[in-house]
Amino acid sequence: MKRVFSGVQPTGNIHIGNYLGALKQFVELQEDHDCIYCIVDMHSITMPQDPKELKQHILDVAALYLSIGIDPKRSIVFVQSDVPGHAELSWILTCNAYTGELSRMTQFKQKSKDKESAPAGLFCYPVLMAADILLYDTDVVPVGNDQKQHIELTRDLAVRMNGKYGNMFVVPDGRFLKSGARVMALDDPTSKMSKSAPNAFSRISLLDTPEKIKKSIMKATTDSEGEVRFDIENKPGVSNLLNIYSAFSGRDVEDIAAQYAGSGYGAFKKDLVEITVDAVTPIQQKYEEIRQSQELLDILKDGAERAGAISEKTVKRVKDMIGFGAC
Ligand code: AQP
Repeated sequence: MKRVFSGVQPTGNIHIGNYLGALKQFVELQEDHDCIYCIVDMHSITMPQDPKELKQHILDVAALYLSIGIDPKRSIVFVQSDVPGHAELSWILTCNAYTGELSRMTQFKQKSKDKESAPAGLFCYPVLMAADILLYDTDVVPVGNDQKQHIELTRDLAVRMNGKYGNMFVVPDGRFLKSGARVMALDDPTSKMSKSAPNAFSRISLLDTPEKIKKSIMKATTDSEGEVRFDIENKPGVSNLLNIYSAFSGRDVEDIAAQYAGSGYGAFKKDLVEITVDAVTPIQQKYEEIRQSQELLDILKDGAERAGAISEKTVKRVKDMIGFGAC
């Protein structure tokens, strides 16, 4: 079976962008892949985090993983900082990455744009992501479109290391969905939906109440034309809502647009509220059962042991190949 690896940062409540772009794939891939899903807390400290909140968010993300259908018997679920191999491999890769290529990463440019000086961790974040992936001899990485550039860098680093030292790493492929791969902010359809955006109505979190979902969608930026039509360039707001509708319903955007021809945005938005609430309600019900359970902690401990065993072998192989250590 092919190996899958992916992760989510515990930087806040998971939103429908994370879900439709990445997490939905995590569940589907379990059927015929060997899956490893991580809560990437080491990535989260590239931006300031409150320690108490971080701990809670780690458990929130873990509980949401299980609530959406990740089965810890089939897949490994663990917290990144519980497995030391991520930091070890990250340093080795950092020494083989170039500042030129890292400074071209658009996420770094965006997150550091108003800062005179940004944390070095923010700059090196894509290398840590490469280490996460390469540590498990990963074949497939299910992610949203915003991670395309980071997957390319991971592939480049794997090829570079293989060229330098021999057959060190599996070269992974990204896996991107057609609809849902890039969900945009509801208040500004030119930026991606994000956990850490200051306006809570810019996103729909998987744990939002039906009232909050309704308010977020009804307030969502559209345009004054009144025609439900998919046209990203001229109608980014409506196109984003169509994309979300399509990802939740499995229906084609053109087919959805045809259904609302001539009826304005009201009925379209109202139905989207219903579809979204129906999708998140069962997740929320499961989440309530899981979040406070001891079982959650046991699953993460077991996951860290299983991930640790795999990663130790890779770290040993890499260290041997580059000539580290005395014995
Ligand atoms: N808007 C999005 N649409 C589709 N997919 C998305 N992803 C993130 N945003 C969208 C995908 O979700 C997975 C987990 O993302 P992450 O937690 O690692 O961090 P991120 O990409 O930086 O996501 P956020 O929500 O915007 O977090 P913050 O605000 O903390 O930066 C990834 O597969 C990502 O592609």
